[in-house]
Amino acid sequence: MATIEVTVPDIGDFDEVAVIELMVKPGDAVRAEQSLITVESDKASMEIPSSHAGVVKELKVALGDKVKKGSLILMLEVAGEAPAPAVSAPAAPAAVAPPAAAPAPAAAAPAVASGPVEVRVPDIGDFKDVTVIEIMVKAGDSVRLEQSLITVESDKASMEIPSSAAGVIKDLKVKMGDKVNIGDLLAILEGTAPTAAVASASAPAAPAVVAAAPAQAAAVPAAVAAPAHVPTATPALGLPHASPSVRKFARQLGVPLNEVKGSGLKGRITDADVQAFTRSVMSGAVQTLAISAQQAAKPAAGGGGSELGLIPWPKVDFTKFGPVERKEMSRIKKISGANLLRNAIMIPAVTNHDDCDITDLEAFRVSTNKENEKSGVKVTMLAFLIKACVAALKKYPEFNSSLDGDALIYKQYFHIGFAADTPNGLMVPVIKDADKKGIFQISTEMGELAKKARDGKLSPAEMSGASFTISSLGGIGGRYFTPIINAPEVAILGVCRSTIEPVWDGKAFQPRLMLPLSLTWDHRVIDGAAAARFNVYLGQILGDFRRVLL
Ligand code: CAO
Repeated sequence: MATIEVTVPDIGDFDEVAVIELMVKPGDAVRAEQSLITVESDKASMEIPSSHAGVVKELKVALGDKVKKGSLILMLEVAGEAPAPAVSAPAAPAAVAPPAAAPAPAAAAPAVASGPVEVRVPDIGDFKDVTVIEIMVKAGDSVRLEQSLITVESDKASMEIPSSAAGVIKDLKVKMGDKVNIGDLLAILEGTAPTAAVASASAPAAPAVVAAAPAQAAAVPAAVAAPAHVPTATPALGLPHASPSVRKFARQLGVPLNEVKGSGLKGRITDADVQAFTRSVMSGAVQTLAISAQQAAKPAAGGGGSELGLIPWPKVDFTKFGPVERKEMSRIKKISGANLLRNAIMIPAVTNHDDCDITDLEAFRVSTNKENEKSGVKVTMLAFLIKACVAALKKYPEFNSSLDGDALIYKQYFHIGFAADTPNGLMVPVIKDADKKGIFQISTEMGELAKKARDGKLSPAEMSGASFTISSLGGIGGRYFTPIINAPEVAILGVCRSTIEPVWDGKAFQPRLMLPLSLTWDHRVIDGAAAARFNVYLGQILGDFRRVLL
């Protein structure tokens, strides 16, 4: 056993960077290359790795300490007598990417652009395919020389990429989630920014930050000095304060960092904060809609999709306009809200509206209920709609399918979900194998499931497995609406209240009971013509159920 000193490697011209996170403690076993601390300048945060494997004996830095190349981080007990050489390349300046090596004429770019100027990703060392995690500007913005444009992140560092010129952004060439590399075009600037806006016109537009390390020495972050830069706002405007590893950890758990309260230095979010947040969500103590927003931004089963570069939700102090009361939404509302948001955003949905003549069906329903008054089972229009939908789904099977990458899964079962209004919010119980059940059985099950939904007693099994959903507002009113598809289903039928309408029979207007139908469908799977055919066929069946036999 020997004890060695682990020091800060060459982190470029960064001098006196603050320790913002301690990732190990005495007694911890660490691997070579394992991150020990996170340091942060005003432009970048980077994790400092261990040069050896061993057990931490003593920490020599505390939160808030300023460190630079050579500063002692900790004492490490390593196996063997003499300390082994660093596993990866020594923390030598050789690991530092040469400054201003970007293929773009960064250094040559004029301080104030006079014509269109391309701003490209500068030399960010050996980092490849780093992800754009924040876009700080938009087309039309005036930017100063060195002003941060975007933040990119690898698994070891996040860094802001500055503008190599001043000017007005004409065209932004990246979006959230894009992977970028050295030389990639970020933006095109037009040189119309007032010179006064250039705080540091003489400073060369070298890359402000490069966290670099050769592949083998990936744990040796290095930074190329920023030129005399204009002061920027807090690191990463609006970006929660957290190290790359914490960000990665949060992403893996689907935790929205902007909702996590940081307990670290200056409110920095630590691993423990993310864990505590996750525990509170799991226990139901905390609910988060941001999680749903994040989920919404993830690719749906059937298509691509990346994070949404949306502007922030407006924050309004409503008390300025009058008295208000704040009430937490129910758990069900939050959960269904998350699903609705994802489905509304991810599905290219179209709604077809149609009317169908249910005069005879309604007469049949009323007489059936009269005949069966004593049975206690009331047949509603929704039960007929479920049966009619099963017939239409059989005729047009793509409506009973789900997207799986580039393939469609055609379900050979007919489980029909129906939206139920409950005091706590919308729930969707499912009538399983509706094709094998009669109207009475469906009506009975629907009554039981709707009651369970209202009482908050539905089991997960009773709410899962639907292949198609019906949302009926017929008992309430309204004319048409645009229901949101319940993914991974590909269509949903909305039904409103039937009304007596004058219908032309070729000779005269006849009073007919017309039912408004609104069919929303996923255009990736279904074409407009197929949707129209589905609605027409559905209407024909509801007009005359004998057609099911044909
Ligand atoms: N046209 C005219 N009348 C209708 C009708 C229609 N399309 N659908 C139902 N009705 C009538 C029924 O016949 C019943 O009348 P009577 O009491 O005179 O017999 C009355 O409206 C109430 O029906 P109901 O709503 O109790 O029964 P249902 O089978 O139609 O619906 C259920 C059951 C659980 C779906 C319903 O109670 C419900 O929760 N609906 C709301 C669904 C919802 O919220 N959808 C929106 C989702 S998107 O946010």
